[in-house]
Amino acid sequence: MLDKSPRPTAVNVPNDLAAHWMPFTANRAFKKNPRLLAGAKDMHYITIDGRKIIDAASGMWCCNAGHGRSQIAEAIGKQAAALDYAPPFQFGIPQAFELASRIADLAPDGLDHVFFCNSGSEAADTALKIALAYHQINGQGTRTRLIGRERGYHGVGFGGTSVGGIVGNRKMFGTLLAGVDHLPATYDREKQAFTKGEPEYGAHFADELERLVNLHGASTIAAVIVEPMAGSTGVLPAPKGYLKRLREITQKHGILLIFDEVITGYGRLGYAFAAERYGVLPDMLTFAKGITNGAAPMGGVIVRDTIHDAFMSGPEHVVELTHGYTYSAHPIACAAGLATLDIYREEKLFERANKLEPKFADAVMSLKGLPNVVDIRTVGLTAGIDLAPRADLPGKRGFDGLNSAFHDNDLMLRIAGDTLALTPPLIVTEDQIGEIIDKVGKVIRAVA
Ligand code: PXG
Repeated sequence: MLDKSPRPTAVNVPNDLAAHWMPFTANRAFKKNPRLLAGAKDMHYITIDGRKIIDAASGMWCCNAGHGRSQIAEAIGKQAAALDYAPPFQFGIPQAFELASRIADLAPDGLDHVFFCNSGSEAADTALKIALAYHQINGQGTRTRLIGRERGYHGVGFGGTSVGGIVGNRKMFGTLLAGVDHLPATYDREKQAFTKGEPEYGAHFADELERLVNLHGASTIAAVIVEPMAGSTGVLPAPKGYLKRLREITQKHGILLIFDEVITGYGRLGYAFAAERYGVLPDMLTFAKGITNGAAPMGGVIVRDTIHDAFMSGPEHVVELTHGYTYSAHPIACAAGLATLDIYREEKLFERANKLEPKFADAVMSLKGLPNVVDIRTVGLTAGIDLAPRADLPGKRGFDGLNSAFHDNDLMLRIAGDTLALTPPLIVTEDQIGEIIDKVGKVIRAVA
């Protein structure tokens, strides 16, 4: 049971929570029973009342190297003191060029140019805009349609919301961008339930792109954007062969393929990028989150030579791409990014995730058979556990799970409706995986 006895307060606790309208949060429920955090180190958060909470969510899919990494904190502090801000339009800082080169080195061959922004949402919108502009300067300006996927998540900008496929994120915002269509989701519980890694069934879902080409005409389609593993919707790994097929069809019809790797980038699936795991080269790849280990906002798009080079024509004094942000390649984010990439390399964290994957999958699958567990999916160091919804209250069992985890079991996890998502930092030990699964089992029983 929740211990309601007073505890020593570690930090000042605000007595008025009204002014802060929290993002993607059930505000009224939160403010009645807040989940407030005060600190973090390695695999744990510390609550404001001093409890140690094991982090099975990497914050929000960000902190792949765990929390409180002094190397990153020091790099940020040094950078803020030396150069707090520099305009990214028409001026540059060496760190931005170094970071771009290092990211391009990590990416599959052919993805060689990096455009910086500040979030995954901006990265998705940037990639979509580059696709439209590319076709225009390439003499194919009729290619304006953008294709996403049902259950996809590409952030909250108008572009990302439009190609996104989660109904709750779309339905309040009007008609969104015109000329957008969606592939079907790749999930069929009957055929795929309780699969470790990529399901055998489902490559044919990519063929739906041919249907959309037949409907709209290839000459009207600019790009297809997909997550190699759909994260936010509740962890849907790509079926075997699906992404290859999508690549073949896009290539055949001159359509650009964008991988949204905001979650899958930087080791989540045991490789620098999922593109490497699946041996499929997209035309553009978006990233955010793990690039700075969550310690500073940063996102970006990695772009193929052919696309980048197409822009490098015309008079040299003219801006080639009229797009960018005041905080593109912010010095503090660049410093955090460089320190983060050092840690990933020094501690071989991507390889570590790869090695741990089978153990993690076995551990999560041990929850099969617990009350209301209707499916479990695992890939890399990520898992989705679907719980049957409470009658007439979709999402309530998941929400109760979040609260049970935080308040009663000292565990942080993510929820997507009634799906519990586990995505721990890549530094997690086998013992800690056991501890997390033990706690998740308690949570599932508590919300039965
Ligand atoms: N693309 C993908 C694939 C994402 O997962 C974004 C874009 C947007 O990133 P920003 O930085 O603009 O938030 C995301 C974000 C969850 C969860 O609970 C996932 C995200 C954000 C919030 C919650 O699964 N992913």
